[in-house]
Amino acid sequence: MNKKAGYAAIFGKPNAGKSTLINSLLNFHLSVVNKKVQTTRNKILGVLTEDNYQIIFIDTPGTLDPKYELQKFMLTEIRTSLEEADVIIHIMDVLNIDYEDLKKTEEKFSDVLAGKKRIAVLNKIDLIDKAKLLPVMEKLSAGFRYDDIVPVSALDNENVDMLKELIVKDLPESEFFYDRDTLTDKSEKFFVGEIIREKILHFYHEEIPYSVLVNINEFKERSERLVYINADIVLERETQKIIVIGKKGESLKRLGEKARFEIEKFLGKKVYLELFVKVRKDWRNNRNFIRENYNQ
Ligand SMILES: Nc1nc2c(ncn2[C@@H]2O[C@H](COP(=O)(O)OP(=O)(O)OP(=O)(O)O)[C@@H](O)[C@H]2O)c(=O)[nH]1
Ligand SMILES: [Mg+2]
Repeated sequence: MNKKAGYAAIFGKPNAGKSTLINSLLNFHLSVVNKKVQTTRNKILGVLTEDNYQIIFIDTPGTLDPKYELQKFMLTEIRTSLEEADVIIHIMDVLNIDYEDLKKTEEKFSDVLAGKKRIAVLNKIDLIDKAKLLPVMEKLSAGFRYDDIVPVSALDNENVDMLKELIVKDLPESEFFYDRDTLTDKSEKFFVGEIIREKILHFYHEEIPYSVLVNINEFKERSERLVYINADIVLERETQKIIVIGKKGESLKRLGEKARFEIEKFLGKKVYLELFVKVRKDWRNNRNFIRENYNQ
């Protein structure tokens, strides 16, 4: 049988469950999931290789009207992901579908959506009465141009295999783009930064999750079993820095311990982790700073 290979972009509003779905499709934890919106900031590739097909999934940031330079960058990441894709998986939270907004999104991205296979994924079906699904599916198929509509629960892994089959069905015949053992385009260093950011999203509230950027300054193998990592936690204001450090540095210490534990599991090595908290005023509006830190 001939080989098939192609790109599938996962697209949708903040919090729809894009990252949860990609993790479930790949069966490993590629992308940060969090109940706060705007968790994903850049496109991340996850590669799934089976005997005769390879799907390269692209996790993207949630669609929104950009207010900050950071959000403009996120929007560019969405557009380039859609351009690259053979299949577009438009995921929505089944409890929270705004049809007007869906129309607007369709128009806004019409240039990059044109001519592509589009699958609507109704996510979080574990949270609704199944009888309520049919009218939603009918409305979507009557008013929008989707090739397929699939109800899933990314969290419970329900119907995720069916979705995979639908993607494969329309993949072009092609040689594989990546080696069979490649899992992602991102480096270990990127994931270490994401683990630290994930812990910050988990431990802090209010504006801190939105204002934080983690920058890995040094990532050095000291020996076969020990890695030295030095990272900056960059915030937008002095008040945020005080909160992240906490009384007598206790919050930062707890954060460092949890992050180190997770990084050790990820790398399979002992880790010496040094964290520094810095302030770069209003960095989310600083185009050059964003370029320097995100085009890695
Ligand atoms: N009950 C339920 N919750 C889900 C499901 N899928 C995702 N969630 C939850 O929804 C929240 C958002 O999930 P994410 O995967 O981070 O959403 P996202 O679309 O990647 O969000 P952004 O990166 O912020 O755009 C998390 O709390 C998930 O646990 C699902 O199928 N069922
Ligand atoms: Mg996400």
